[in-house]
Amino acid sequence: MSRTTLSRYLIEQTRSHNTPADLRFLVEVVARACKAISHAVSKGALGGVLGSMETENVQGEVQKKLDVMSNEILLEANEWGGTLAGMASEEMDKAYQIPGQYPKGAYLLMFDPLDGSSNIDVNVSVGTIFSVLRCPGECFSQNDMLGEDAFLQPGTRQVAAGYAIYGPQTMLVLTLGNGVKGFTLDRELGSFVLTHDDIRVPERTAEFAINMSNQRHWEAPVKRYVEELLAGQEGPLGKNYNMRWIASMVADVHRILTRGGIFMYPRDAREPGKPGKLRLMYEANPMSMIIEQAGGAATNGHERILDLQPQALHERVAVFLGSKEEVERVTGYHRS
Ligand code: AHM
Ligand code: MG
Repeated sequence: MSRTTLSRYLIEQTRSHNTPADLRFLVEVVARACKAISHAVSKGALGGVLGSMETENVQGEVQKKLDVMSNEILLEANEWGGTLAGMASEEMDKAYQIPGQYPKGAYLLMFDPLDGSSNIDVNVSVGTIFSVLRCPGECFSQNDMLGEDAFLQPGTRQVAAGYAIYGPQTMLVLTLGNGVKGFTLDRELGSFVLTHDDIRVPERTAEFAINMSNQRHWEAPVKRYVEELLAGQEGPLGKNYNMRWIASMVADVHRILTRGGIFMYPRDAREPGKPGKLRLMYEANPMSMIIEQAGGAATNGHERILDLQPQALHERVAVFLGSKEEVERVTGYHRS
């Protein structure tokens, strides 16, 4: 039987779900950029790509060389194809304008070019997360600068979301709003091949992911919930839980998509002005769309993440996502 490559899957989506040709092309180009990033990541010390730059990004984080390279790879791959009205990235303060010599298109692309980059130098999985929105009507035709406002749409408006994970295998996990598919990079063929046809998150789980070192800074509902998890069989939840924390959201979410679990990055008292560490637009929203499309749930402790109206491009948000039963439980603790 012939194998289903990403290209073939996308063409089938056009037939079965009217996926527009320009969206198909956009996803193909993002996937091509992810292949190039995968290649750069895998060279490691041999490619001289490890280590930090002397710069910080807009959020005051030290940039790794590979953060900057990955950002450039994504920008260069996507700027000329005529599918985009603009881009935004964790590594750039403002929206990226499509250079004047290239045609503009109907979509907005947002990404975290290399998530989990604190893990690069220690050879642990990292990834690229992306989200695609339709550009509101007025920015499609205008020649003016594209403002931040065009991007500030709730996650329910995403038309595609995905991530690439650069681990023992490079995989692309994608949703176009009708289920979640996983593609593994066949390095000999140079193509992403469909290997995980219908990814589902089990509703129940006995595994959780949280950075326990922040425990003393958490709010009461999270403290209560994690205490109950740790109490195991003798506690109110009546079963023993296992814990994993990779500190790469892509790797933690990928594990949850594979065998279930709950991922938490709550708001905490370290920086009271910030509602969490992770970014809404290019981390929480795309991951929440994928998790929901796989049958899981995602909230900020109070509301569904995909319903939140963003206020700023680099806005942060608390994240609870994964197996439905556990996400509903911890969300319930915030509400009571
Ligand atoms: P980054 O985008 O700067 O890499 O930060 C996001 C990462 C996530 O991948 C991960 O879940 C989290 O930061 C880990 O944070 P911590 O180091 O506080 O455990
Ligand atoms: Mg990130």
